[in-house]
Amino acid sequence: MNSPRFDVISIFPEYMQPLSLSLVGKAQEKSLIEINVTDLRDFAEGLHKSVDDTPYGGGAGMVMSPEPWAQAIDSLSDDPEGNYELIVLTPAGKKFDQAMAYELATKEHLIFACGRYEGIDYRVTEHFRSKRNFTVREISIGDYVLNGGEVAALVILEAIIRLIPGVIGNPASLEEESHSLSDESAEQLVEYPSYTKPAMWRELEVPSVLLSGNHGEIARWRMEQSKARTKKLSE
Ligand code: JBK
Repeated sequence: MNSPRFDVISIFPEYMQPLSLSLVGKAQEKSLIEINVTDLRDFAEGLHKSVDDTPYGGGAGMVMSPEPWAQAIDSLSDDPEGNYELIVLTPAGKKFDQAMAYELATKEHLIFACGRYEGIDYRVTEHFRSKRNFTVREISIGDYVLNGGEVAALVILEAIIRLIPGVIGNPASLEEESHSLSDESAEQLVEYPSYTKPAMWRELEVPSVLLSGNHGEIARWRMEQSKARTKKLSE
């Protein structure tokens, strides 16, 4: 089996430099994954290498032209046997969550399209949706305004790549973890608070139960804390 491949297309390829750091960087060095960043500008034509134009129908800002995107994506998807998932980062997309991360972590080849300005001419999405070997997803990381999709792609890549076998040194099985996510009986709780040494710091003590050595009591306390924190978030 080939290692999963991740392509990112952007007019700011330098934005993706964090991918060479830490666990994600190590995963590439170990060939557990392959990441490739493509400069959209390499597929722009003409003296000015323009990648955008004014919007039909009027309005503020610029829209990214379809042809450089299609050329770039075509250049990354030339295997007739390949199956490709094109991920378009847009605030109009489906909200990214952990369940989506598990699903995307099973794919052989993801291509992230990071638009700038007022987004990418929508026909790019339509065009690749019509191809038999492409799945196109529009994904948002949240309801706030970013300058482009690059940071969103970084967020999603980190969430996916840490799930790939060998990247973290898989503790429990991913299968099990992803099932508990979709399990109705396992309500989604946030983490309990964590503490480390020293036991007294700036006049603040670590909760005494955590120093008790009573593992049953500790588990019960942590569950209570998780539930209280989760309830507080829904207020
Ligand atoms: C946002 O993925 N997003 O959430 C996103 C992508 C591109 C621009 C944006 O403003 N929110």
